[in-house]
Amino acid sequence: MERTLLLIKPDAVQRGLMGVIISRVEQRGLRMIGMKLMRVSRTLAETHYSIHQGKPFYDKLIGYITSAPVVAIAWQGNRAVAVVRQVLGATDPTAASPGTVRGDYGIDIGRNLTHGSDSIENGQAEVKLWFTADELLDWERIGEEWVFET
Ligand code: IDP
Ligand code: MG
Repeated sequence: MERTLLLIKPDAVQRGLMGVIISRVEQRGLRMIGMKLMRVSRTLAETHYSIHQGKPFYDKLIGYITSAPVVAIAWQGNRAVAVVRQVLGATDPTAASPGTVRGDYGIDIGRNLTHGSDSIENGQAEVKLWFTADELLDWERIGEEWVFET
């Protein structure tokens, strides 16, 4: 089953947007299988964002994600990666559509509130990077047959 990592970044936590962000994904129908409030270590930040190492915004990005608590959430369901990316909207909030988290609540790209895994492979890998096996719960959410056709 497809899995994806959602991060509610420090700006969203500080601005009191945890609940609305979780609600949007929860109401879409994905199953939450893990969630934690945590302070991100420099090591985890650098591993998670290793693909961006060397880019002009890299140092600021590591500073941003480690600056205050984040909420890490693992979601599972058909098309989970695409659904979360769609709920979050484009990376630059001024390019994100209204109705998306970034389009409704963000302005600057360096304060874009959230992270969502960008491929099925990265979804699996990022859930493994951020959660230990015993932090993930195997459970049935009732009514999933009314969200997923199969
Ligand atoms: P994504 O979060 O939509 O997948 P990526 O291109 O993977 O976007 O970039 C990772 C994060 O780096 C973004 O969410 C944003 O916080 C930050 N970022 C990306 N591009 C810029 C930039 O040009 N200036 C400042 N921060 C940036
Ligand atoms: Mg990305």
